[in-house]
Amino acid sequence: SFESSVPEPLRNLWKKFAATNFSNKEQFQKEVVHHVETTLARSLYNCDDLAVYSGAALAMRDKLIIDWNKTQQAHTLADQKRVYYLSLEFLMGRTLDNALLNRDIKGYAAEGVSELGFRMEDLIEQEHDAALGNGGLGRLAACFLDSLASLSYPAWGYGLRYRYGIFKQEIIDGYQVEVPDYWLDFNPWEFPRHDITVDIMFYGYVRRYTEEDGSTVNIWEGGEVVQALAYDVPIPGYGTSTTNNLRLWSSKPSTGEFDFQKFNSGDYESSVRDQQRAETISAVLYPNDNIDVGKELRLKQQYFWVAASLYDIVRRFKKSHRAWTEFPHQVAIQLNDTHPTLAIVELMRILVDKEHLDWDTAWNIVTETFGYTNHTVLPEALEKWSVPLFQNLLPRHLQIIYDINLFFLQSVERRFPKDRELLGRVSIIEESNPQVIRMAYLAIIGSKKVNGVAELHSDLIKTTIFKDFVNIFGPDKFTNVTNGVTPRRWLHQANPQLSALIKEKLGSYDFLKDLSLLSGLEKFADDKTFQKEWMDIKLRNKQRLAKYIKDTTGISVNPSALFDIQVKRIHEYKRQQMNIFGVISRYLSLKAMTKEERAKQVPRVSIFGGKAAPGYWMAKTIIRLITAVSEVVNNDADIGDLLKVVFIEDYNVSKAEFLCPASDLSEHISTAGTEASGTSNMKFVLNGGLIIGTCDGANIEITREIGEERIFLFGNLAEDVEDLRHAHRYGKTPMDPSLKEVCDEIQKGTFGEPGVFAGLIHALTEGGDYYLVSDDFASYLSTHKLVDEAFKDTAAWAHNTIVAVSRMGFFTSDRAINEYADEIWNIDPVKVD
Ligand code: F58
Repeated sequence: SFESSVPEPLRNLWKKFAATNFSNKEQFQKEVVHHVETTLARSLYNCDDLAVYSGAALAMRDKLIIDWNKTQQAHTLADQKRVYYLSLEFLMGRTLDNALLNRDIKGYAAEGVSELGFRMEDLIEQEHDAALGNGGLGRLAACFLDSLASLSYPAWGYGLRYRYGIFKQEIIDGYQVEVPDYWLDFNPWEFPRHDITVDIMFYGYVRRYTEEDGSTVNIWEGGEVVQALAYDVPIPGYGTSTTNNLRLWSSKPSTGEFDFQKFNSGDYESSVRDQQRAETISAVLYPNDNIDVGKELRLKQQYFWVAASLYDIVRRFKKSHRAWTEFPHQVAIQLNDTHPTLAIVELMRILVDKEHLDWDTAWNIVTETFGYTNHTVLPEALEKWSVPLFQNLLPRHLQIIYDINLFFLQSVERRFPKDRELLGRVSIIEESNPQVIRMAYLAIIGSKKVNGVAELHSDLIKTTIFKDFVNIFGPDKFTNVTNGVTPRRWLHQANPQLSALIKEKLGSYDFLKDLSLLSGLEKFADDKTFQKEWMDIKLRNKQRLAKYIKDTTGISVNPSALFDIQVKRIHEYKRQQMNIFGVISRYLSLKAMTKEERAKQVPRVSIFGGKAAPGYWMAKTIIRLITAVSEVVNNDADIGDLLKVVFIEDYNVSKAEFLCPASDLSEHISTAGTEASGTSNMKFVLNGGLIIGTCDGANIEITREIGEERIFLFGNLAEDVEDLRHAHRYGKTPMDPSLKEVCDEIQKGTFGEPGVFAGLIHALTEGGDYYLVSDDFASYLSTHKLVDEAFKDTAAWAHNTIVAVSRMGFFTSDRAINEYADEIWNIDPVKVD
């Protein structure tokens, strides 16, 4: 073992001085003060929230890194198969609160800082979100890391250390303005590994020659070289000392590349340019959600990250001196969408060009190693790379892709000799002008398993976009793993009062490790005292949100009104436009009512939040309509508290943490068949809110679990969408009359200059209403009426939310991770200590 590689006396001396860490309040305080005074060079007399937050974070980091070391040693010793989760996005949010709770030391830590004269809530607020992701896909990766560590799986995440995460959103004069998110000025949660670097090559050419034995060898040489430097982020599990690693790569000039010659000879500017070109690779996260734009820098990011990660994975494997054929028994690699698909090609290049394995052996290893998760069926989101662009950047990889494609098409032709069109349909290369590489097809062909992220979505990929591949590979290659969310962050951390109440009823916090235990709540669903406590917590969470809204927007909202929340990326398919049209329709009906009628209405607060991709003009127009409607409605004396409209600026993970507990109703209203899963639907229900939603993504499974009497479903089904679109294209479907009224009102100028919103109206009319807003609008409005009625019966509402929570056990990311581990990765947990 590696222990015996060090002589015993040395080992003992080391152990005598080995790092220890705090395990009670006084020791914690000592560490905090120590860091404030030494690491931060501050003092008792020069100390604020930020300094104490920093001290506490550094103390916590020391604690985590000790467990991290133990974990890595245990994993090395166990020598079991590991999983590597490759994701271009990890939307982690804040760490301090989560780490304190996962290590179960928040109690004494909060007391400790309070004695030092500070409040833990204020310190937590000092932390900058780690926002290295766009939306659901990135947050899913973060929930998965939490579950992998909590379940003690030997797992690593690999990603990019963007200098700028997702932009900050400001709303100026009602419009979204993007501000860069520079988050690294103080980040205590990462460890630079100056000893772990990989040189990554781009461009150049392929030299081909024949060996004496007649075999051909391809060598890729001559291109630009950039260095990847590793930064490690510890990921603490809940209720275990397992602390896994998230390794993020940062780009810098390679030591060979930075031209000291130029620098010294006075060509300072060009040497700085070289440096900046290298650093640009990991500089920014692309801010697009569900759209592929095909920029060279994005491909550079992908290859840089994939090549560095694979080098690292292969290096770790080679230490064990196993035969290459053992590789898939030691390594599983999961591709979070197609962004890391180059890993399939890069591993082929390593095995064939560098390790000189024959093609078939290498291909067998590769196709036993990878799994591919698909997150979308939207055609505009499927990644495609132009062949000329790709060839220039990665010439050898293009050759390998051509070979993979050739062998694949040959095997298809052998099996389906009559079907000539099939070859064109499934070819990795699309014969467009220019030719493009279909990354999803490459990912399918190179993986052992392909999965969708909710049942409907997994069925849809099998029957639509990947239908031919089901025919070719058989149905078993395609599977479903329904998404989940971590109850540690999304219940315990976001809603500590609800978590504590549940603990009181169930007798322990075991439900945080086994969420199915929530079922024990159901028997209290009709208990009046319990209902009261339950609804009081909801009210307090709504009051906290009301205060936040008042402080940040100046809008006063009534905490006992029905809080109706839609927060997620702004996208036409998610249909925030339908929500705001519904709000306008409600406003018009309220206006038309007598005083007496108005008095009978349920007061509502409609809350929106979410970022639009900077280049997505229609999404930005939707934001502008929401803010325009809020300006009118909130200042209309006839309406008062009956309707308020709020746009929450800069929606992110830490805002989601206080929004989810404060909803009565949340909206998950995508056109059926477009939202692969959705995960905020799970978070809202888990926090005691109900859903209005379409039969889409995980809404369907949520309905199955909690019962259809506890969810407000509406709208057309996925199976009818194609026909409806067809009807719009050829028939001229008349617009729904209520929607027509709304459009007329917008065009009258009630919400400001109507020209601003012309694009939105055009999309519904001449544009063919691709997202079927008109088709679903009547059913959407009538379902909102049902919500109003249901909300009046507080006891029934309380009952339904309690029952719903008690049946949400399925939606923990622990369940999802166990399914991946058993069905796709074949890995087992490793006990640490
Ligand atoms: C999301 N995809 C799905 N993509 O839209 C959502 O239904 C699902 O719940 C979630 O994944 C997790 O499975 C998503 O967030 C992106 O943001 C990509 C970022 C990179 C460019 C392409 C879109």
